[in-house]
Amino acid sequence: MNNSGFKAGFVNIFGPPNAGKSSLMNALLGEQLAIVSPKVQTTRHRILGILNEPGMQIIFSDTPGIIEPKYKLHQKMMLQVKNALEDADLALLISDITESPERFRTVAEGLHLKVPTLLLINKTDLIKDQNLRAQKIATYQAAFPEWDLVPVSAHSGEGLDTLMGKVRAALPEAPAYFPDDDISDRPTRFFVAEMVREQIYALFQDEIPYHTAVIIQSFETKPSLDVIKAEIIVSRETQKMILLGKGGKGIKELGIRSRKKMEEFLQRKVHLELFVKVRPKWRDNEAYLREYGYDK
Ligand SMILES: Nc1nc2c(ncn2[C@@H]2O[C@H](COP(=O)(O)OP(=O)(O)O)[C@@H](O)[C@H]2O)c(=O)[nH]1
Ligand SMILES: [Mg+2]
Repeated sequence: MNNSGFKAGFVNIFGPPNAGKSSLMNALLGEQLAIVSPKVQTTRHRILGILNEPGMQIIFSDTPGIIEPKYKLHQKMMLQVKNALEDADLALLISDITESPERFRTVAEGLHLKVPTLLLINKTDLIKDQNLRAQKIATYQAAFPEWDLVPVSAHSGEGLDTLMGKVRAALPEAPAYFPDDDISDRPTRFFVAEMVREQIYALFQDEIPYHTAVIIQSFETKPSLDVIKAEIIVSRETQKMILLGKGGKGIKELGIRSRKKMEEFLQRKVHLELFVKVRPKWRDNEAYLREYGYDK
């Protein structure tokens, strides 16, 4: 096979929590692969999203936000960030336009990037005043004169064409890494579990989402629908009570919302059963973390 002219490469998306990394990857792919929430540290795993275009394959990687590790779970998350840093063809370092360049600098400087990097200033839609927007961007450029800066909005789509042009230009000539009908390296089970987690972030407050893991126990494809059984792991009995809610109201609502997301993603009917289990201190337990998939 003659691959000459074909371009392929890995583009990794980094930044502090809540900058919009997952939203940006979804916007570039035109598909909701990574879960999004207004709460920090929603993304725990590295997720690849594959964009196949004529003559080109771009493999985006969404990573957990850059944070100080407090638990073993955090250490695992930061290890993923480090690994991702080392194997990219291009890094997209992303900040929020409402965030000051000074705060962002502490993140950017700790990274020691060896790969070519674009600095994305995301959420431009939040600043309606054009002058103020231009001023914010100029302040960023002055603070980081060495970076190629691209203002974008994952929500409005502003700047994404410019960004894609720069991404294409940065890709090396290489054969495709994945079959051209793949959209991710993750199996369907993974995305289905993430959908339950996303709805837990949307429905429950405070520490609940951070103490939760979701595992798919079984996934059966029947002629008319998929039957999915999922286990929700929490650290304490009180958290289980909150998830279940009065007369099971909480878990019921969670089930309905998760099922709707799954049906949209799978494009077929789903029967979903949720179970809640207490596993004290699972976030600091090596064996549990492995069992729940936090080993990559
Ligand atoms: N207004 C606005 N909000 C955004 C944009 N991109 C992301 N967000 C919001 O910022 C929050 C964090 O987004 P997410 O993609 O989960 O950030 P991550 O933690 O970096 O992965 C969510 O509430 C998103 O809806 C954007 O372009 N504009
Ligand atoms: Mg994220």
